[in-house]
Amino acid sequence: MVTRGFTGRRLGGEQPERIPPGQHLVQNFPVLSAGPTPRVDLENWKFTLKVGPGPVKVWDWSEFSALPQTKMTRDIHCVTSWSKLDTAWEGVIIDDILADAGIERPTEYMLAHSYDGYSTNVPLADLVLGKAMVATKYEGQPLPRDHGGPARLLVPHLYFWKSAKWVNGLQFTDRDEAGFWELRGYHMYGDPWKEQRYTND
Ligand SMILES: Nc1nc2c(c(=O)[nH]1)N[C@H]1C(S)=C(S)[C@@H](COP(=O)(O)O)O[C@H]1N2
Ligand SMILES: [Mo]
Repeated sequence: MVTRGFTGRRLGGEQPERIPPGQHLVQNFPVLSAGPTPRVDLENWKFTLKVGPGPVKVWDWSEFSALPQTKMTRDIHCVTSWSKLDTAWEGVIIDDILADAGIERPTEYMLAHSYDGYSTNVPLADLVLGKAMVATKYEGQPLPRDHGGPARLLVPHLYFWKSAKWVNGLQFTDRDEAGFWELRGYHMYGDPWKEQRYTND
């Protein structure tokens, strides 16, 4: 008799130690958007880095594509309870965006902004040191529009609402300012391993 536990693979390939509490594994890639999917042509796409209200640098698509490209394969966890393992992304890590703009850490907090008016707050510490990227490819292909193409934020270690789709900018803020879902009862930080789903979790 073969003892399944010793092979390192479990029935169905599930790896319970990779699934945060209250989450279940999915094989598909659900689409969750608060509103309609915006259409952003690459010719008009822009990404703006701001410190407070002031723009520091703006990249168009070709300038952004010329930044160093990094691959990242990570597990993702949506607050609606699905988790997906080993999602494969490519894009520009936040460190490389800040380096290209020549700024380091003017404040400790950031807000991501999107073409659909969405926003979400993430501490700078959770965006740098290779933890997060602006992803432009998924599984080797241009990021599909319903998943946030042309470009989305990817902050895989926080609940997936922090990974702003159709991202068009990052803004340093003096304080930790609530974004779209954080203003509507969701947690300011959103650690899936601590089940920080709602404001007071
Ligand atoms: N701009 C924008 N980004 C967004 C959202 C949104 O409505 N607008 N929804 C968030 C939520 S709640 C989740 S779970 C993920 C879903 O990403 P997906 O549709 O690629 O699965 O996107 C996040 N990013
Ligand atoms: Mo979500």
